[in-house]
Amino acid sequence: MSGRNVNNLKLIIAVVFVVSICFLVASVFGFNYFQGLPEESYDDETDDLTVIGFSQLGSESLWRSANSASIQEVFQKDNGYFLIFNNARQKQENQIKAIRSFISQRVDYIIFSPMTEEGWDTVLQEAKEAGIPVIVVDRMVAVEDPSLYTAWVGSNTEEEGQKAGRWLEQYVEEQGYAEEPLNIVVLQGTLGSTAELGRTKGFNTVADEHQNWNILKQESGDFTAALAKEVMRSMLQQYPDIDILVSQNDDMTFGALEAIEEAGLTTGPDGDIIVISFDAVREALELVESGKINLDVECNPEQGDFILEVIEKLKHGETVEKYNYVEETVFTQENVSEQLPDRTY
Ligand code: GZL
Ligand code: ZN
Repeated sequence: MSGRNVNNLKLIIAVVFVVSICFLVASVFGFNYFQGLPEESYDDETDDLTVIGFSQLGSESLWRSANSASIQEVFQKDNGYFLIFNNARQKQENQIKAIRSFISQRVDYIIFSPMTEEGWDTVLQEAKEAGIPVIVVDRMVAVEDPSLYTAWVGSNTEEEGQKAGRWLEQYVEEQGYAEEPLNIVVLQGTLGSTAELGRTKGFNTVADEHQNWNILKQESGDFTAALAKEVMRSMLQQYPDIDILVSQNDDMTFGALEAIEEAGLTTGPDGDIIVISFDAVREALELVESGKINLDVECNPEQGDFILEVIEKLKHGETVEKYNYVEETVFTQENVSEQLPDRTY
């Protein structure tokens, strides 16, 4: 065979080789691309990892950010997990889309914090039919069939509401005005969420025992500082004598304190308005210490370790508690200073 022919043959072989490599690579990535699946959920490094799909309801508060961080911290690759995180931006339909995407990606477990309690039966039925265990975290779902989720990890928010009521009872007793008319306004969280339902029910159960406790108004600030400031501003215009503010999370309290200050009023043990808040994030505990907030009822966002424990048990075929409550306490000026240094959120 002439030298030219040999060179042509070599060139043809090289071209065929390069083209087949390109085709092979394109077919692997093309598969994922046409499936509309994120690349990272399918590369071979996840083969021996437990894949978790996590639908977080949003990022509306400091509490929520701490909650997300605590879950992202535990479901790491060096712990044997691959976490697919989705932020639903406060929309239930985004959570339903995310859960359906986790089902189509055949994740091993689904974790989600339901925006509100209603509306989950259908999508949880789909997860059940796909054989994917669902762990509900933070807030509760109101479903006909509780077998639609395997376990729940969170706080007893009705107990948190009662703790606030019981503290107020004892506080006004100590202050010597337990029998006086007490004018109360309430900034509620996202209506229909477990935190709002529980805290409202818990506090009102105690308030109903006191004829002189007048709940002038309860209105949602949707757990955000901005909306709470507007709502508090209108409450201050509507009611000249507010004695107590119950604010169902610290972010709303921050907004309400701005409105109260703009109205020329003061808060806390030496102020015009008693302030009861919920969550106990660091920024709020500093206001308890400085005397702007009277009581902060802790709602512990650090649920990651509890959820990990539940999933580890499920992986090893062990039975798990259906309802797993996190530990939490309350803060006033009496105990906040000694506990602040150890706070992790
Ligand atoms: C409480 C959680 C609430 C927090 C708010 O369990 O659902 O949602 O109290 C957060 O800060 O927005
Ligand atoms: Zn008064």
